Amino acid sequence: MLFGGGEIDAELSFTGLDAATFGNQVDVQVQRTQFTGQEGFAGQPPVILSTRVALDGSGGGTITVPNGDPMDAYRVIITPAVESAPVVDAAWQTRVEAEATTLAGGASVTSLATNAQATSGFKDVRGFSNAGASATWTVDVPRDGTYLLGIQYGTNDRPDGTNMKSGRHALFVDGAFEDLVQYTSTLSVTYKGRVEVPVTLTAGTHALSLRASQDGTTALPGSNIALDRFDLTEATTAEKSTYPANLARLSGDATVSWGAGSFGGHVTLGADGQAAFYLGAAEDGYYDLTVEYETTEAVDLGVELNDRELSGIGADASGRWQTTATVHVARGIQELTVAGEGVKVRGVTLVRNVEADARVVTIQAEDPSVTRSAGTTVETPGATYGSNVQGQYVGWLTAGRTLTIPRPADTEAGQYNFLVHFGNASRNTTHPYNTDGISRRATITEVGGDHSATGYFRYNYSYFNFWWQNVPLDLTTDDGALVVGNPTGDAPNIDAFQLAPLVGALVTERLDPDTVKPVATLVTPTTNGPFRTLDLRVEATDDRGLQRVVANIYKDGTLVKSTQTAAEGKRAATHAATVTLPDGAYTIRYNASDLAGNVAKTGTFDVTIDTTPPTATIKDGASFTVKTGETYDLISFKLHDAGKIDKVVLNGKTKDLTDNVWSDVNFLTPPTFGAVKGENTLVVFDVAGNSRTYTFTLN
Ligand SMILES: [Ca+2]
Ligand SMILES: [Ca+2]
Ligand SMILES: [Ca+2]
Ligand SMILES: [Ca+2]
Repeated sequence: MLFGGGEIDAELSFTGLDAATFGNQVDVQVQRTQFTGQEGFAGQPPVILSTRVALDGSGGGTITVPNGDPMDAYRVIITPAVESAPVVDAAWQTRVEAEATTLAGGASVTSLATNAQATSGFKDVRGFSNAGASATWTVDVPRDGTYLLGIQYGTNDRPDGTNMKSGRHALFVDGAFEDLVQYTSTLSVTYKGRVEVPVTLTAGTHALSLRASQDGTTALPGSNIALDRFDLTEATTAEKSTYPANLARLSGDATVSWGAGSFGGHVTLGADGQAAFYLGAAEDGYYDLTVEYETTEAVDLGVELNDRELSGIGADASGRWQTTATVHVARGIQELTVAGEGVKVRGVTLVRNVEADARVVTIQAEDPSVTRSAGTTVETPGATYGSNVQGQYVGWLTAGRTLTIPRPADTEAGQYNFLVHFGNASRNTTHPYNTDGISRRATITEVGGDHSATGYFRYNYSYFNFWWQNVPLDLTTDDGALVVGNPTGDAPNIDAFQLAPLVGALVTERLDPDTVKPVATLVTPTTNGPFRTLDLRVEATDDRGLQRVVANIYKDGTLVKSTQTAAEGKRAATHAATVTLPDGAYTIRYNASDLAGNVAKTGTFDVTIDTTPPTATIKDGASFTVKTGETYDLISFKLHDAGKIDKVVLNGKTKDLTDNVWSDVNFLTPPTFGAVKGENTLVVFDVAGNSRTYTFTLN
């Protein structure tokens, strides 16, 4: 239900809600939007009231809507009760009529007929051509933070008969100058616009004051503004709005579920199903657009923002997901459509991302890098207009004349928004009650590109009053210059351009928790040793993403060495390490953890380290060894290694031995086992690969 505001609280009664659809209780939420002047913008109406109502026997109930301003409007939404009732999300706000503030220095109240163009309270405050004029009021704010001072106003003077002045005021806080307020032109003093100024305030009481002059003696250019109403709204956190799918505009095969649970309340889309969301953005710039959805298999969602495809939104498996695309939008309402067969869509969130605005490239029309056709002019508005021009602007961009903008760095082919800061005061006649404005046109082409875009630039009351207008632009070359002009008529005056990639970043994340442990496998070693050094290799896998793979080494239950490898979220990872340890028996304990902190079942494996070479001693007894002087007729060795003897190599010839702690090489005399007359070299190896070398001479 939609209804307009009034002066007193409104009782809203309803009846006949079918129990088969609604059950025996309903959630009722009341959203309120406020009048922002004819030129202002209001985003998603905040929820000011959320209540659960038990239905009476006829499927009815009653709520009371708080209602104090005839210029507000309300939307009441009644749904089956959901798991968690809609939350009241209206920011703290205080409103003051300008005519209720303390006026000084020639500022005075003007009363308007109730059938005059909309002015809040049918009164505004004028007289700001006087340098001393001021409107001062007190606010009591609940918290330290940033507040947006919304000023509803009208501009007043059209000195040349064509161009409405813009204008400036000085904002003072607690008697100290805070900021200049830059207004843009409106149609007339009773046709209101709105400007919002951020103000940082501490909790408590403050005096806000709008003044015609900053220095108290000289009126600011265009200060003759009519002030209508002041709204101070808390804005410490980034602008954010949330759009549940079950309140979206649905078409095709789409089924609404109210349901229970954290994902209760969603829309299931069929093959041709689509959910359309209408998103409010208060500023030109980047926003994080998050889509929450559930899939039963890998799927790419079909998502379009203002009829432009946003590719890459989707999941590679079943589960609950959110994809956040950082997108550039122009101030106003955006249409977002979401499709995907079998996908459950929970909703969409839009959050301002000011940091991402670093991606926006601004080019002044008067910049020397811009090539201008002969006949175009670079001009400065007269100071008295209080224009919001950035430096200078370009005029006389008549039929066939162009501005050619060199392609900014790092703007390769892709989807862009191209914004034009334009001024246009073309009118058909100056009719008393019709605007009779004429929109101007400009075509944007890309040198070497294969298509163009046309922007339409409305009448905005002055050739010196600049507003941003977006022209969606797909660029097909990486460096083609941009050419702006109207082939057949007048383009608007142009102050500046902005070029912004449509999509700045795109991230898909899981929403459902990861409860599946990784699996870790010991690939090396495959035997218990003994080893001279320990070569470890552990392989791990996880269904979503690994944090790290770990192998720890214990001796007698005590940790002696910890080794690990960070896995950086990969689904498969290997940890390899070479560890040096003193001789002894050890246990490897190995596992892996995933990004959610799940830990694999820990495996164990026992190993022995042996770094001590074997020994060989010459056997006594004539049957084994016969020594003549320093040389031998016959020689035998007793071999020993705690980690077992593996083999001997005599003069390069290997003799394998049974792996034992004690072993023998007996009766060496040429040519037994490769023994030779003269010097012989015997190398004794243990199982771990340690060796010791002996030399002896045979006769
Ligand atoms: Ca007013
Ligand atoms: Ca400029
Ligand atoms: Ca896992
Ligand atoms: Ca050894």
